[in-house]
Amino acid sequence: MPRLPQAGIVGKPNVGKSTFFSAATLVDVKIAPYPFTTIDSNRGIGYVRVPCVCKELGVKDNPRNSMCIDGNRFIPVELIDVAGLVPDAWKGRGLGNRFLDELRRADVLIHIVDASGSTDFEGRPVKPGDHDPLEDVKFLEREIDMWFYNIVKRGWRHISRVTSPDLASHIAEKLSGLGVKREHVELALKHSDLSRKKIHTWNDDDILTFVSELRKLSKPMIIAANKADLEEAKYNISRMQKELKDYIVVPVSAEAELALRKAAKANYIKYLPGDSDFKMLNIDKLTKRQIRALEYIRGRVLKVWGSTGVQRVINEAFLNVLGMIVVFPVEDENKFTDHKGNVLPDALLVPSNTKPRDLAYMIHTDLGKGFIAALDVRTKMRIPSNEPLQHRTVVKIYARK
Ligand SMILES: Nc1nc2c(ncn2[C@@H]2O[C@H](COP(=O)(O)OP(=O)(O)OP(=O)(O)O)[C@@H](O)[C@H]2O)c(=O)[nH]1
Ligand SMILES: [Mg+2]
Repeated sequence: MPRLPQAGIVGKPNVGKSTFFSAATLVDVKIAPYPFTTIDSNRGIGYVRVPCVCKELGVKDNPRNSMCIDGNRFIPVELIDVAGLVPDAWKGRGLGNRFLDELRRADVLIHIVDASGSTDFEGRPVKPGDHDPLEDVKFLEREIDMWFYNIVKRGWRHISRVTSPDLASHIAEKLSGLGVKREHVELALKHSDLSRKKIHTWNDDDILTFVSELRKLSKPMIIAANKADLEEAKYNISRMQKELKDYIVVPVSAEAELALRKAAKANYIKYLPGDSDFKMLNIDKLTKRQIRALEYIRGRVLKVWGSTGVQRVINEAFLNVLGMIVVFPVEDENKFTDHKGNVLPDALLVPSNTKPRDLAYMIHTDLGKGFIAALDVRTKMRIPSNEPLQHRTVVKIYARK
């Protein structure tokens, strides 16, 4: 099975990174209203939510790699919560940016921004509305660019010596530890207009332009406009959505999501991540204060924004920014089971350009080697081998033993 796709949760200190992480993973971590609460990174499992195919197929499933709750499939992804970044972290300020190395393998970055503008550049509390969150986006881009720059610069002696016609492969190989792929390098060279300039003649500005393009391609980012429950956030969120044209900006209240998930876990409410509302269950067990807090969340977050935004961010990060799809491989095309009789056992999150044979290889090398054909289980039609799979396909792979 392929490794879980990863998202890194990044941003300046005190914006709600750990709150977001905890709300998404239910891992208990330290959350506090001052900067640098998190020092060592936290890793946990979050989930992409998609409508399961079980209802449509009229079966009761027993998932193995994922969960199915009320017809919703929750597919695991890895989330990494890191320490806050301050301006010039790349020069060693704050906690420096050594911990960014934890994000080397991240496929996508979730940038948590304090949309209420109640924290300054260093994450110190200020009057809500006093800081412009748009500035935080520019600053973070630069810090990550500098992180890339430093890594590239360290390997530059080797990289700049490459004379082979296949420059992109060589650079990609040198940067593979950063999750950089050959196609990223090719596109970055093209976008930065450096394809024709001999690499040993690149100056520092050229390298910076190149790494910035590379960063956008290999660590694409989504913006979680957090603290959307605060009044001051509204104006900033509409500005961000209008001005940050390169990004998806999702209004989020990580604090609301954490409260709802804890209440659901304690059986006080019925609520699934991503839902637009909740139902109170054991109302007599709740204190007046708890009921007021839940009503506050309903009024200030769910009714205003449609959800707490946490699930939406995760879904958008993987399904939209990375453009991944979910497929349901089965071995028995009539019962929709694996060879042990588990119904719809796996929901796999795979790149959207995955073709039937690629999927076979992802499941098992032998299945890939022996690949003959793939069947769309719903229509019982053969899936053309040169066409990418579609989102939510139930697929059976035929292979030579
Ligand atoms: N109003 C509001 N406050 C929030 C929200 N999310 C987090 N907070 C508060 O923001 C403060 C910082 O939260 P953390 O999750 O510790 O922030 P962090 O970004 O991990 O901070 P560092 O680890 O120090 O970088 C805490 O007081 C949280 O309760 C939110 O959605 N709304
Ligand atoms: Mg933290």
